[in-house]
Amino acid sequence: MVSSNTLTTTQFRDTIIRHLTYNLGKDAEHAQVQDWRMALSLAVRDQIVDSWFASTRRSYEKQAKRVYYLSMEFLIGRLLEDGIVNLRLVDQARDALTGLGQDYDAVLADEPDAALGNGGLGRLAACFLESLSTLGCPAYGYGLRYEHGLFRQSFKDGRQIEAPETWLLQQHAWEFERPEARFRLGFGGTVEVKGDKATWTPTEFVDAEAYDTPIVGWQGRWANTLRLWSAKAVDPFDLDSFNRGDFAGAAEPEALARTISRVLYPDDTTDQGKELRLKQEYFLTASALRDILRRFDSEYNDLGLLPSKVAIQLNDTHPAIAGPELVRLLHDERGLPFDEAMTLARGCLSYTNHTLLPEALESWGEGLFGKLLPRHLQIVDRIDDAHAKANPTRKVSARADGQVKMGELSFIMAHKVNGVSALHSGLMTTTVFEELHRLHPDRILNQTNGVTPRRWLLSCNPRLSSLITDTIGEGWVDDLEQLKALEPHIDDPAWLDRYAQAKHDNKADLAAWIKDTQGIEIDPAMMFDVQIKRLHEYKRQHLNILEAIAHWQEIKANPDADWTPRVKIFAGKAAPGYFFAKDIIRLINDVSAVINADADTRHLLQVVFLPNYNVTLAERLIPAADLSEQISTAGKEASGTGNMKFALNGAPTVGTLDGANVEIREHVGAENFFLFGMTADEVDARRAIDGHAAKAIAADPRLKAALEAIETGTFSPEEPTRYHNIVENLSGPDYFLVASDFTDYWRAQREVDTAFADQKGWMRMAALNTARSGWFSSDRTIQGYMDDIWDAKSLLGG
Ligand code: 26Q
Repeated sequence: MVSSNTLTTTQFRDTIIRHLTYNLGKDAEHAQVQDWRMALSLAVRDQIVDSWFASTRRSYEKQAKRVYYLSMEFLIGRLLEDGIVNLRLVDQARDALTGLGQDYDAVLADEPDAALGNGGLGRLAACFLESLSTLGCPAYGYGLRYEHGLFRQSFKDGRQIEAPETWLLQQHAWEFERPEARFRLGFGGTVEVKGDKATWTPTEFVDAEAYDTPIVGWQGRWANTLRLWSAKAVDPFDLDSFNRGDFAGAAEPEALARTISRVLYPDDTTDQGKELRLKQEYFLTASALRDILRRFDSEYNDLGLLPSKVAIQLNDTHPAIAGPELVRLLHDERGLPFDEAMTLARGCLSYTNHTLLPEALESWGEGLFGKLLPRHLQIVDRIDDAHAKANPTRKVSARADGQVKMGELSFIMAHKVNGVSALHSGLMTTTVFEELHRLHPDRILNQTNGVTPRRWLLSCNPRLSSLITDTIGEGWVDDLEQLKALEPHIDDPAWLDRYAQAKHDNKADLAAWIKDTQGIEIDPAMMFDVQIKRLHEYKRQHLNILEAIAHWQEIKANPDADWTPRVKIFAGKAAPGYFFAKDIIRLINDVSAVINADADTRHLLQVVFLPNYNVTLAERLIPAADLSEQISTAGKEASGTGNMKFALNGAPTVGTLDGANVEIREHVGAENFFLFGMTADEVDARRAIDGHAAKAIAADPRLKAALEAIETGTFSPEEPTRYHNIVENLSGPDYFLVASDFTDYWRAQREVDTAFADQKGWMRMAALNTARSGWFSSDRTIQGYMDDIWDAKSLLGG
C-alpha cells in the first residue's frame, strides 16, 4: 500500500470531533451522516490549508509566473476522497470514523458531485487543476459558481427526464466565501469616442463575488486555488418598491442579477446565440481579468512585464472575450497605445480548441454582441484592422457576415493555439484554421489530453493500485510512465492471476451495485462492455445498440453456438433539446427491456442503461470494465479522455482511428486494440457516395435485419413507428456513417468475443493496456503546456 501521512488516527479523530462540536454544533450522539461527512471534510481541509498558504507565499516570494486557467466548466465530482488520498490520510480517516462508529464508505458517498460541467472539457479542466498542484505550478482556475450544475437524469418509460441539480443544498465543505473579493461589472449602454479615447457607460450592473476552493496535489506538497464567481445584485433589494408594498418587485433586481450564475448551460455543442450565455461568458472573463490585474498590480508597476508574469489559458472559445476585454482594460482604462495593448494581451493569452464540429464553433450576432458589449464590438474591429495591417494577404477576420466569430478572435488574440490530440491538432491546420495557420504557421501546436492518475487509478481502483504498488513501488503515482515496469510481471502467471482477481472483484462489486439500484442481475463472468459519455450522433451510441440487436438476433438463430456472454453497459446524458439523442436513449432502454426479458438469450447478452452518469458513476464503472467503446466517426472526437481512463484501468478499446484513440493504439500496441472503421480521410470520400447508407444496408443482411426489427416495432410494440426517425436517418443521410461502419464494427466485436473467451490472453492484453498507458497522465500534458505554451516553472524543490 501507499504509505501514509504522519498524523495519527487519534489526532485526526479529535479534529473530526472538534469540527462536529464547535463548527457544526452537533453532538456525536445525534449527528447524521451529512454531519460526519462535513466534520471529516473540515478536518481534511485543515490539512490542506497550511500547504495552500505556503504555496501562495512561495509564489509571491519567487515572483513566479502564474497560470490562469479560464473555463466555463470544472467538472470536479467529489472532493473528499480526492483530498484524503492526496494527503495520504486513507488509513487515519477510515480508522477514525470506524472508531467513531461510522461507516467510512457511506460517509464518503454522502458527498454530492460538483457537476459544474457537461463532459470532457469540464473534466479535463478538473484533471488539469489537480496536475498543476501536483507539479507545483502556481496557478488559478477561474470559473462560475453555478447554483445548479448539470441536470439530474432519470428515466420514465425509457425516456430521459431532467431535474435541476441542487448540489448546494447542503453546505459546500470545500469553499471559502470571499466577500471582500468583489467586482462590479457592466453591460449595455453607450460608448463615447474622442480621438483615441473611448468611454464606455454601461446601463446594467452586477457584482461578482469570489468563492475559493483549495485544490491539493499529490502528497499535499502544493495547493492551488479554484476561484468561482457568483453573481450578486448591486443592491440587495429595491427599497422603494418594498416601501410601496410591492414585495415581489423589490426582490426582482436581486433575482435577475443572480440568474447569471444560476445554471450551467446543459449543452455541449448546439445551444448557441443565447444572451444569458454571452453574459455568463463576459461575467467570468471580466471578473477573472480584474482579479489577475489586481494581483499583478500588487507586485509590479510595469505593465510591460505582463506576458512574463501572467499566462492565461482559454478553455475553448467560451472565455474568448478575454482578448477584447484585456485590450480594453490596458488601452481604455490604463492608457496604453492600442497596438501595445494588443501585443501584451497576446503575449498572455493562449487558446485550446476542443472541437471541429461546425455547429459547436461559437459565434454571436453583432446585434446582440453590440447591445451587451458595445465597446468590445468596436475593439473586435480594431483587432481585425490591426491584424489586417500586419497580414495584408489575410482573408479571415473575427467579425464577418454579421457575426463575431469566437474561434477566429481567439486565434488572432493568442500567441499559441492548441488542439487536444495529434490527429485533432493536425486537422485544425487543414480545416477550420487553415487560413489562419497559413498566416501564423508557428501558432498551432498539439498537447494531447491526459487524466489524473490520482483520481482515475489510485483512488477509484484501490485493488489494482495496491497490486501495482506491491509490484513496482509507489513512484508511479506521480510518474505514471513507471507503469512500464509492470511489463515483465505480466508473463508471471501468478501475477496475472492477481491482476485478473482485482478486475473480477471490481466487476462483482459493480454487479452487486447494479442489482441494488436497478434490480438487474448480471453475472460478473460476462464481458462488461461499456460505453459511457454524452449522447451524440457522432459518438454513435446507436451503432453500438444496432450491433447489440444484430447480436441478439444471431444468438436466437444459433442458440447453441459458442457465444461469449456479454453485458453492454451504457450511461450518458442528452442535451434537453437534442431530440435525436433522446430518441437514442429511449431506443437503448426499449431494447434493454426486450433483450433482458428474453429467457433464451439473457445469459448470453444483456443491455443496461444506467441513469444520471456523472464523475462518481464513472469512477465506479471504469475499474470494472472489460471493454471500452470508443466508436466515434473518425475525425469528429477531438480527443476523448474516457478512452484513456479505460486503457489505464485495463479495459482494451474497440475503436476507430479518432482523437486520442490513435495515440492509445500506438502506445498499447495494435495487437492490444480492436480497430475498426473508416479513417478520417475515408469518411469524406464515403459521404460523397450517393446512397452510401442504402448501399451499406443492402450489403449486410445483419444490419438490414436489425434496422427492420426497430422499424417494425420489435422494441416498441405499443408504438411501432416510435423509431422511424432513427431508421430513416440511418438509411438515408446517415451523416455519421453508422451504416457504412457497421459491418467492420461487427467483425471487430466478434474478434473481441474470441479474444475474451481466452481469459489468460485477455488478461494479458488488459494488463498491457495498464502498463503502457503511463503517457496519458495529465501531469505529462500539463508539463507540455508549461514548457511549450506558458513558459511556467514548478516551484517544488529548490
Ligand atoms: C457552447 C455555446 C453555448 C453553450 C454551450 C457551449 C459548449 C459547452 C461545452 C460547447 C462545447 C462544450 C464542450 C465540449 C467538450 O466537452 N469537448 C470535448 O473536450 C474534451 C477535452 O478536450 C475532448 O476529449 C472531447 O473529444 C471533446 O468532445
